[in-house]
Amino acid sequence: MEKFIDVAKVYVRAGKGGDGLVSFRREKFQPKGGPDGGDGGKGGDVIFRASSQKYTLLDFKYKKHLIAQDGENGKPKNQKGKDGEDLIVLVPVGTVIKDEQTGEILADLDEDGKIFVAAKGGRGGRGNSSFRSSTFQIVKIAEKGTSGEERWVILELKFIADVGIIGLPNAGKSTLLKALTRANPKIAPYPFTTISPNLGVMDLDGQRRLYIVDIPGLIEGASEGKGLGNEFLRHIERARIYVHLIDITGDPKKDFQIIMKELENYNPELLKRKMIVVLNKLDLLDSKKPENQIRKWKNYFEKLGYLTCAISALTGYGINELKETLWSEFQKAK
Ligand SMILES: Nc1nc2c(ncn2[C@@H]2O[C@H](COP(=O)(O)OP(=O)(O)OP(=O)(O)O)[C@@H](O)[C@H]2O)c(=O)[nH]1
Ligand SMILES: [Mg+2]
Repeated sequence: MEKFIDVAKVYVRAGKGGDGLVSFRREKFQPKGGPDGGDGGKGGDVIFRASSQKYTLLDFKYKKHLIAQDGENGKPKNQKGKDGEDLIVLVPVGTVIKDEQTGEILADLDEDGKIFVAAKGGRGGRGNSSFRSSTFQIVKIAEKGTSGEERWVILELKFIADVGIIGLPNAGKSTLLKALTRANPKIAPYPFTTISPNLGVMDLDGQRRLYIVDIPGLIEGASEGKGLGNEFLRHIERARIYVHLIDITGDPKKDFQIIMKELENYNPELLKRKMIVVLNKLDLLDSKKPENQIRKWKNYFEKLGYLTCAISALTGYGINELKETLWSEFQKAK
C-alpha cells in the first residue's frame, strides 16, 4: 500500500563556542601575575533522536527554529566556560532527514533511540593561559569561539493511515478529525475546504493509537476527474479502514450511493475494505423525535451490512463510543 508523507522543514543552529579570555592573575604583592584567562566552552549540538513516543511531525508546524545553547566565555583563574547544552529533538521512529538544498538523505532514523547530529556546536576559543610557555609569559592573546553549524533540513515521515474519513464535501470530515485527534485542520461551511489530506493521531488512554486521515471531499464524477477527482481517490487507497461520514440532515441514502459508486468506478477492490458508516450532525435534527430519524437510518445502513454510529462531530456527542468502535474494528481488520 502506498504511504502518506508527513513533512516538515526546520532550521537547525548549533551553539557558538565561547570566547577565550585574556586575563592576568592578581594576587596581593604580585600586581602582575601570569596569564590565567580560561578557554571558552563548546557550543551545544542539535541532535535528532528517534522516539517511539512520537507519532507525527506536527510539533514542527509551529516550532521551526531549533537552536542549541552557546558555550560560555572563558573566565579568570583558568576557569573554562561551561559547554552549551545539546538540543535533543525527538522525532517519530521512521523519520528521514534530508538536506534542504540538495535533497540528499542525511539520516534515516528507523530505530528507537537512533540519533543524528544535524548541527555541530562551535569550538570554544582558547584563553590566554593556554598560550603561555616558559619563554612567553605575558600573553595578551586569546581565541574567539567558532560559530555553530546551521542549515535547513527536511523531515519526512511515511506512514499508512489506519483510518480514512471519506464522504461528500461539507459532511464534516475535518471537524470529525479534530474531534478524534489533536489535529487542527481548516474547517469551513463550504465544499472543498480540504485540498490535501490532514493527519491526526487518535490516542486512547495513551496506549492505543490510530493514524487517521481526513481526505478531501468526493463528488459524483470524481472517478472521471470531477471536483478534485482522481487525485483524491488515490489518497483513499492508502487507508486500512474507512469511516464513511454522512450528513444526516441531507439525503443519506443518495449521498452514500454517490460515494460508493465513485469508489467502485475508481477501483472495485476498495469496496472490500472495512467500512463504518457514521451519521453526523445529529445536533441539527430539530424534529420532536430525533431518535426516530436516527433509528431509521441506522437500520437502513445496518441492513446493508455496515456497522453504523451516530454522532455530532461539532458537539462531541458519540465521539468516545466511536473511538472505541474504530479501535476494535481496526483490530479485527488487521
Ligand atoms: N451543526 C453541526 N455542524 C457541523 C458538524 N460537523 C461539521 N459541521 C459543520 O459543517 C461544515 C463543514 O465541515 P468540515 O469539517 O469543513 O467538512 P468537510 O467534510 O471536511 O468538508 P470538505 O473539506 O470541504 O470536504 C462546517 O461549517 C462545520 O462546522 C456537526 O456535527 N454539527
Ligand atoms: Mg475538510
